[in-house]
Amino acid sequence: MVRPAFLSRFLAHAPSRLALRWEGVDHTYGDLRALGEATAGWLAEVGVRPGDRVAIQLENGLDLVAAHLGCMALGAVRVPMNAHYRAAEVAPIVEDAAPVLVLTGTPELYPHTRTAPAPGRAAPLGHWAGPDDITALLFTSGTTGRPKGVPQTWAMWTHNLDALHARWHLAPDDVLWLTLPCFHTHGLVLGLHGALLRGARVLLSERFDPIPPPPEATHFYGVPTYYRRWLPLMQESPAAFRGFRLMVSGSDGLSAEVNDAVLAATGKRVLERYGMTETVMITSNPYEGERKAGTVGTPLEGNEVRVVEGEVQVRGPSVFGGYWPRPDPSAFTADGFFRTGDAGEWDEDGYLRIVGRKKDLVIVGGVNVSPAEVEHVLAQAAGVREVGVCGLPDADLNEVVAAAVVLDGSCSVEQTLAALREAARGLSGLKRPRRYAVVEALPRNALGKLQRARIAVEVVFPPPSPS
Ligand code: MCA
Ligand code: AMP
Repeated sequence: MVRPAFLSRFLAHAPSRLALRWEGVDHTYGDLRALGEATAGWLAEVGVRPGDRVAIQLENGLDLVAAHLGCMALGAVRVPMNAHYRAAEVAPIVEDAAPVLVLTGTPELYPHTRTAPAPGRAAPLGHWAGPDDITALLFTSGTTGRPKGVPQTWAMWTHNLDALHARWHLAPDDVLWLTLPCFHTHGLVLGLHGALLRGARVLLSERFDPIPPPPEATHFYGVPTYYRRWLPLMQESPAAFRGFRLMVSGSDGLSAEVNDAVLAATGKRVLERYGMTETVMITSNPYEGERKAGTVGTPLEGNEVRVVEGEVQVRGPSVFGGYWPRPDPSAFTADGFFRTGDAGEWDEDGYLRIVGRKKDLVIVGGVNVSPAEVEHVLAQAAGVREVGVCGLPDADLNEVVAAAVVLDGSCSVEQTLAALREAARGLSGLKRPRRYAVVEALPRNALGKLQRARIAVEVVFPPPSPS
């Protein structure tokens, strides 16, 4: 069977090269290869076959890396799951993905699916998927409330990462400090797999904390919240950031103010890029040439990007083929461009600026939140007639979730708010509303459709309360 280019290139890195540091221990490319073989052997022994789907709900760590390498080696399709998700959030994903096995530290979330804590044991690498086979199935917050499955192929990854690395001049001697959670495209594909493809080195951390970076680190990828939280340290100890050759931001807009403040403190301009789970990366600022704060740069090689009636649309080899298991043909135009739902405009130099969203989506700390999903959960609370959810600007997380609630009169305001907070506990932390307001009626259009953008503008929300 033909081995995907990605895997051939991963296996070609000299076994003695340093690949990954986790909890102070260095692992070479040879070690990772052995870990992948061992894990693939164990997966095969417990009955996983090439092409089967294996869900991985793990926080950053060696187990997560082993799980991915094992699935890569065996040719199983990874289904990365957000490690913060609660039972009600994993249920629709498990239903749609139907994994044969879930690798997780929280088996109680999966009462009807086979789970296992972590891999082990050795066996030879045997099976390989074809180059266009699906290597991962990522679920992204659907604007309808139900997460949508995005099949990502080896070919999408290789095309996109090659274009990105060419743009960023990423080289095998580079060292990426990876603090992003490795269950979103940003951390998993750009971070972990990007480094493995290139033969670079990853210093993996459990999470981002605004501490001095490891001195060996040359590269850092983050969401805007990371840079905002880092600013005080950058201003106090700019020397700690001297080793960085490149800091990249994405997943949400980095304000020009923060980018300028980072530049003023460290002498380095953060490079902003723009992408989606469905498309991997669409545009990027240049490494050489002008990095323009407040823009997301120009199309990556291979991508055709256009703005039609204010919406960014993209076509190219890194764009997925359609949602799974429920295809949505309206996601594409007749001539095959994917509709991002993001509002954009070109500047005078051909750099793209993201100016808003045409889709109902709140992005909290770089994490997509579907207002419809939150509304559905909150509507179960006692005392609620109806509820509308929107995003409000937040200095730390860019946006936070807010809920406007119409009472049904069966409980007091206090009881209803308590019931709402209790219901929200069924959601992972970033989806829980930080602000609630009681209103007489929700803004709707003439057809009765909820107008969430108007909630943010028209409703006066009391100051933040604990989630
Ligand atoms: C934390 N929580 C989360 C997540 N992280 N819930 C859902 N998803 C998450 N990723 C929950 C915790 O369980 C906790 O709930 C509550 O939020 C607060 O957690 P804490 O760790 O204190 O939060 P924080 O320090 O404020 O963390 C916020 C963060 C973090 C540092 C911004 O969320 C983060 O690292 N975000 C990066 C997300 C990312 O990688 N996005 C890329 C996707 P409880 O209170 O119950 O304990 S976008 C993408 O991939 C596209 C392709 C792109 O363009 O990049
Ligand atoms: P996801 O569905 O998690 O892949 O998130 C993709 C969405 O994140 C995009 O559709 C945009 O709305 C947003 N996004 C990603 N990068 C940027 C950026 N640099 N600036 C503004 N929004 C971004």
